[in-house]
Amino acid sequence: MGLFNLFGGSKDKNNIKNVVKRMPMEKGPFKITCPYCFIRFTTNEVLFRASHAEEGDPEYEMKIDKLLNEYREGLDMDVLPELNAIISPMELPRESRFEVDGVLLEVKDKYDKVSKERLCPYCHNILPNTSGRGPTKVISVIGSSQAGKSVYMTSLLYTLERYTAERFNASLTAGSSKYNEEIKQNQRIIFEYNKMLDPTPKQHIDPLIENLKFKDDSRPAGTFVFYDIPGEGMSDQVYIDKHGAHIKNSDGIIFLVDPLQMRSIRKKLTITNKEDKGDFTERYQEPKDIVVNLIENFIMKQSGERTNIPTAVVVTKSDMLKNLNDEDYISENSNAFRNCEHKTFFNFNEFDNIDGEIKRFMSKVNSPFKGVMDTYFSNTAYFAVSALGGNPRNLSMGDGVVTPIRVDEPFLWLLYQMGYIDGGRE
Ligand SMILES: Nc1nc2c(ncn2[C@@H]2O[C@H](COP(=O)(O)OP(=O)(O)OP(=O)(O)O)[C@@H](O)[C@H]2O)c(=O)[nH]1
Ligand SMILES: [Mg+2]
Ligand SMILES: [Zn+2]
Repeated sequence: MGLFNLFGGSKDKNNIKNVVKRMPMEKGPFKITCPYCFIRFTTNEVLFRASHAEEGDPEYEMKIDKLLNEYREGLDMDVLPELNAIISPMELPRESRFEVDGVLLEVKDKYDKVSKERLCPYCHNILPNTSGRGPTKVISVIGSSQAGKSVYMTSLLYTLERYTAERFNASLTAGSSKYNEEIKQNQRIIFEYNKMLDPTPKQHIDPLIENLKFKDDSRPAGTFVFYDIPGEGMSDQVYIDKHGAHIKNSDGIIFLVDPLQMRSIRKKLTITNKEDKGDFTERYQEPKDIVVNLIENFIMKQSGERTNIPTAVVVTKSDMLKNLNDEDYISENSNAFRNCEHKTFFNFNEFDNIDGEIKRFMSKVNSPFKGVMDTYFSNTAYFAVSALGGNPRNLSMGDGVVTPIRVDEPFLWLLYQMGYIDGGRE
């Protein structure tokens, strides 16, 4: 049973060991959401890319994939040369189609060869290997340039794969070997060499795909599609229109806010951090401007001109806030500076503390931003993370240990919102 709501509205919360509330989960068979064009379709509508080419056979010779190239051209990507043919599984006899749990995964063609590469019927991009075996959830990571999006994504996936998944009796693995390489490369840069990533280029960025699987087989696995786009594009209406289609199709948003880019505290931080310089981006990009762009791009088109996509507002680089030394803004003993491990369920006690504290912080340092968030987003929660645990300058000089703080918490909140994990109190 997916739905637990045992002690939901109880008055005497403190006496209860564990309030568990998990939203009912969609039941299979699951429709596939294409992570590229976002069209939804059933699992037996997929197409296959033939695993071989046969010269002289018009059906199986290499061809230009017009649909795929149209998709790519629309996003200013290079067009591809001839590719292996496309197989429509429904034209093959029944015994040549292989299904697992009602999901079509492989076909055997007239040459008796097996093809496993499933394609979206609408754009011909390759589907993640778990599509259809559980729900697909699109997570957009947004924020100004240099807010820490790419470093956060790298640190988040590193932490989830190595530590958090285990605490929730689950495992997280890369959706395909290509993405796996990309993620690994970034993880090596940060966690082994203690170097930083280059700014994400202002072009079309492919998503990172991750599979979440619980040890308990009765829980559906999830395919998570993470989009990390360049901050430079976030304030460019043309870029957002073209490359930001995932944002309005998101199941969850992680909105990263860089404290160093907030005018009210920037000066203070610059002075206190003068010694170790670290990262002080010269470019201001107010988080509020990003919201204004999102409003024009899609929120206006939603009912009531508000979006109910769960949105985690996350203050990044929390390690830098320690140097504020200003109790008015954030206490020295703030929860933000202490790591927190949610285990088996999303801990509401911890959540209430950090959410309350960061809400107050945001109201003080950037009330216009907090104001637009309250107006246009109906389901938000506030967090603070340090993807690195310290200033990169110090990291590479010091003992080089990256110690992420609270990085998984915003994602766990999203998992809770989507019904993947339980929430409770201690
Ligand atoms: N002190 C501190 N600095 C951080 C942290 N995370 C990121 N930074 C700094 O922020 C810089 C930018 O991080 P990125 O993740 O590349 O920023 P981004 O948001 O992806 O930037 P664009 O791709 O240009 O949009 C890094 O080079 C680091 O110097 C952190 O946890 N603590
Ligand atoms: Mg980036
Ligand atoms: Zn598609």
